[in-house]
Amino acid sequence: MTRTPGAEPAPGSALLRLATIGSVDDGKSTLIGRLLHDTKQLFDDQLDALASASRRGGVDGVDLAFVTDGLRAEREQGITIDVAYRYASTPRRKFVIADCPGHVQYTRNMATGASTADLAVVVVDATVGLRKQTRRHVCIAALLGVRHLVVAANKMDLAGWDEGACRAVEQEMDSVAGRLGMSTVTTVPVSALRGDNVVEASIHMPWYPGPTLLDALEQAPAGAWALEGGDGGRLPVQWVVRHPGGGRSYAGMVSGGTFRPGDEIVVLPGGRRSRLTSVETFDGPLEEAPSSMSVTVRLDDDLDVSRGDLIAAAETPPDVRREFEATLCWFAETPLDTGRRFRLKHTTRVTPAHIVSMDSRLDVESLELEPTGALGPNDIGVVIVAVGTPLAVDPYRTNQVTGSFVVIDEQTNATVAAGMVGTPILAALRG
Ligand SMILES: Nc1nc2c(ncn2[C@@H]2O[C@H](COP(=O)(O)OP(=O)(O)OP(=O)(O)O)[C@@H](O)[C@H]2O)c(=O)[nH]1
Ligand SMILES: [Mg+2]
Repeated sequence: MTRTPGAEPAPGSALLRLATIGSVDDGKSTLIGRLLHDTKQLFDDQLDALASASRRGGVDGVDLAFVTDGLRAEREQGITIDVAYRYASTPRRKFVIADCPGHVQYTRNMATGASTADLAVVVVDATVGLRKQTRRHVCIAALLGVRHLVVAANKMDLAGWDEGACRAVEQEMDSVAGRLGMSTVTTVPVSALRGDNVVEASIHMPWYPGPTLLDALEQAPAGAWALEGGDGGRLPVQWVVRHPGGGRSYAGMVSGGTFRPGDEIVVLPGGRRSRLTSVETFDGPLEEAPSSMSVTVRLDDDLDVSRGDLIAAAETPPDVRREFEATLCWFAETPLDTGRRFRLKHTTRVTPAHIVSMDSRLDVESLELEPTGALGPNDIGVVIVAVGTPLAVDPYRTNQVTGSFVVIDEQTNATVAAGMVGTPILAALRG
């Protein structure tokens, strides 16, 4: 989930990670299939396989949704279930594309796909407009830190290529995105099925000056997370490495700030302080390790450090908490029950947990936070979480790694919620 923090690269120059979001059947997979097809990313054998799968599915011609819908159940039901990742490159840019499911039952998978995205492509059936699920997806993307949207007003062929239909989508989306503090929104009228304005400019919509979807994606800013990783060094310990000659080192991925030999650190939640004597990778010692790099460090003192502990910069440590406020996206099929015990996974640590109270719930239609004592399937809400082992947490706004967690059902082992420490976005809505 970690991306390199720091200055935003010049628009158009960097790798762009994008996720398709929006309601079921609005055309996300067809749009990505069209994009890959028209940018010539598909090999002849893939095209042949697509054609025969489409024939088997009773489709006249090629069903472009099959480019990403690879599972048999997906093709049979005509819906996306799991996130499909595809790579594409044009002379101007490289893309990693996460094609997410729109069906409400698979909202959790959508959140997984969107969690690593710089930008979301919101696909909206222009003959219908924004549905509740479209709004829910945009809210979840905003919570996860996606700041840039490209809106595809799709099925313009069915909308009679009507400018008004596109403008209506644009206006609705502008108001939602504005409320959620998302920074860039471009709306492109497209027909994913026919290919209009995806890669090739449409001849059917002379009222639209451009850009095409591909142009918009090539020009979009990358690295949405200015604060991602934060300034303070964070290293969740993944493994303790015991050396034959004695001594130990600690391996993990730098998840914020940078680490250098000589840095003063604190091991949390215990709170013992020490100094780094070395920072290395497989290739040897380093002067400095930036965020996202997997490293092994040694300490000056022989402290008791184990998997799940967090090595943090001593001057800017995170809070160590047994209870904290968090925003939850509740994905289970049954409502959240405060009496229930869960397991909570935060960085490399798993701890027993329960929800102390539910304070408010986001109405995704009105974007109002309403007081509540209940969270139902696919609700987004603000809760107080209590954990068995104290956790070193940062607000999600400042660190995506140490500020996020997942909630696991003890009995079924299913992930029932994605959590963000604090109230990203929602704080703005409260005001
Ligand atoms: N007429 C028309 N039909 C389209 C267009 N785009 C998609 N469709 C059709 O809409 C249906 C759903 O398309 P998908 O691409 O599977 O939709 P999706 O958003 O990926 O659906 P999920 O992944 O299940 O949420 C298919 O029958 C497509 O052929 C379009 O531009 N025009
Ligand atoms: Mg799909």
